[in-house]
Amino acid sequence: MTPGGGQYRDEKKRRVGRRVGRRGRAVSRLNGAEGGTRVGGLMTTRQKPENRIWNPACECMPRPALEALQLERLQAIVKVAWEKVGYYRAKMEAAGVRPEDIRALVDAALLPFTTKDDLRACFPYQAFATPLEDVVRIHASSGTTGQATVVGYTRQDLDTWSELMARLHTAAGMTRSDIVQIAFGYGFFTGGIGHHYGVEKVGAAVLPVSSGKSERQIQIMKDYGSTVLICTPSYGMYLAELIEATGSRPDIKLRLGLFGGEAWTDAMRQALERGLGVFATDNYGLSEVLGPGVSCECVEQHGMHLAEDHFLPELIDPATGRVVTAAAGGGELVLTTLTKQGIPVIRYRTRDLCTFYEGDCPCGRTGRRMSKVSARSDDMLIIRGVNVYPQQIEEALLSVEGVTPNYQIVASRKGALDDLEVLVEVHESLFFDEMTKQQSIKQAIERRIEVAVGLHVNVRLVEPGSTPRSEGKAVRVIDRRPRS
Ligand code: DLL
Repeated sequence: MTPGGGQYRDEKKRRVGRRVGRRGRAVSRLNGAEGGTRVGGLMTTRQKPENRIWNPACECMPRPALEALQLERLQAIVKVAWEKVGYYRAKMEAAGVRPEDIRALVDAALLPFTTKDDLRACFPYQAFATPLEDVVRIHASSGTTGQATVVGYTRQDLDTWSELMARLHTAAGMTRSDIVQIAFGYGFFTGGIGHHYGVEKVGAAVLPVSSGKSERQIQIMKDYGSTVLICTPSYGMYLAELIEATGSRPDIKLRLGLFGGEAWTDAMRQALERGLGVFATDNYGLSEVLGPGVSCECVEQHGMHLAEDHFLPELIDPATGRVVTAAAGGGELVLTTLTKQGIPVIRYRTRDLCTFYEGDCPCGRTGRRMSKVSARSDDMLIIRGVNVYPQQIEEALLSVEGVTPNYQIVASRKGALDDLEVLVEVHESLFFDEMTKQQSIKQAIERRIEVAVGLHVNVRLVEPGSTPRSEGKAVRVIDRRPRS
C-alpha cells in the first residue's frame, strides 16, 4: 500500500499551480481557470479546477514500472485464486491453465472469464479467498435482476478503496477545504459509503445525506454551503431542476459535481454544468470488483484514468471473447483485480462497452484512460433488426435546442413489428408554444435520432416533469414487448 495522503498534504504547498510531469518532475502550469464568473452565487461558466495528484508515485508511475508491478501482482492473485477459491481452480483446470502459465501480462488472455452469474452461483461466501474472520465489510448488489452478488472486503481492501477514492476526488478537483454532499444511497450499494471514506481521507468535510428527500437536499446545500455534489448524473439533473424551480440559485455554492454509477453523455455533462454551476467529472466502478474508484476523470475531462496498479483492464469483443485493441474500435471492458484480498476477481466481464484513449494525458497521470461507457452490451435494444443503445438517443436529442435531459424510451410490439417511441420533455416555453414550432422540434429530434441509430423512431414531446425522476440510477428504457 502506498502512503498517499500524508505525502500529498506535505507537498501540497509546493505543488500549488504546478503539475507533476511524467517522471515526477514538477512542470509549471498556467492556472487552469477558464474565466468562470459568479452571478448571484452560481457560475455562468464552469471553473476548471487546478490539476492536483493525490499519489504521484503511483498515479504517474512510468509505464514499464507499472507493467512490471501489474505482472507481479497478477501472478500472485492468480496463485491465491487457484489455492484458495475452489470455484476458480475448477474453472482454470477446465481451461487447462495453471498459475505458472502466467509469464507475461498478455497471458491473462489464457485465464477463463468470470461473469455475474458465476459470482451469483457463489452466493454468499464461496468466492471469498480469506476466512470470514478477516472480512470487515460486506456489500452486495441489489439483487433486483436475480440473486445478489456479494463482495467481502478485508481491512486492507478498505484501505485500498479509500486510497483509490482519495485519488479520484483529488483528480476531480476536490481539496480539504470543500464541503461535500454525498447524495448516493448508503447501505449495501457501494456508492455512498465508498465515496464517504475517500472524502474523509482527502480531509474535506463530508455531509452524508444519502439519496432522496430532494427538497431537503437543496435546503442542506443552502444551509451548509455545500461546494461539491456527489450522485448519479440523473439525480444531479433532478436536483438542478429543483434548484431552478425553488428559486434557490443565488444561495447555492456548488463548484464541483462528481457523477457516476450510470452511463451519461457529454451533452448531459453540459446540461449538468449549466444547471448546477459545477465542473462535472465522471467516475466509474462496479461492486463486483470494488465499487466506485476503478477509474475517474481528471480535470482534462477526457477519459477516465484506470487505477492500473490495482486492476488489469482488457478490452474484448463481446461476441467472441477475443482481446481487441482501442484502434479496432474498443469493446467490452474486462477487469482483473490485482490486490483485492476478500474476493479476487479474475477477468470479470463488465458488459460495459468503451474504448481506451491513446497518448499521454496533460495531467501527468500514466494510468490508461477509458472513454465514457457508450453502452452496456445488455442494454442494447434490437428494433426491427437494428441495434439501438439508449446513449445514442440521449446524445441525439440533447443536440436539439430546447430539449431537456429528461426522456424515456418505450419499446413495444405493434402486430409483428417492434416499435420504439421516445418521450422527450421540452422546456415549458416550448411545450406551450404554437403547434408548428412543436412540430418542427419533434421532427428535428426524429431526424437526429435517425442519423444516429439508422432507424426512424416516433418522438412525443411531453410536458416538463412528466417522465419519472430517479434518486439513484435512472430507468431510461421501458420494454413492453412480450418476452419470447
Ligand atoms: O454503480 C458503483 C459506482 C457507484 C460507481 C457510484 C460510480 C459511482 P454497481 O451498482 O455494481 O456499482 O453498478 C455497476 O454501473 O457495470 C456500469 O454499467 C454502471 N456504471 C457505474 N459507473 C458508471 C459510469 C456502481 N461512470 C455498473 N459510467 C457498471 C457508465 C457506469 N456506467
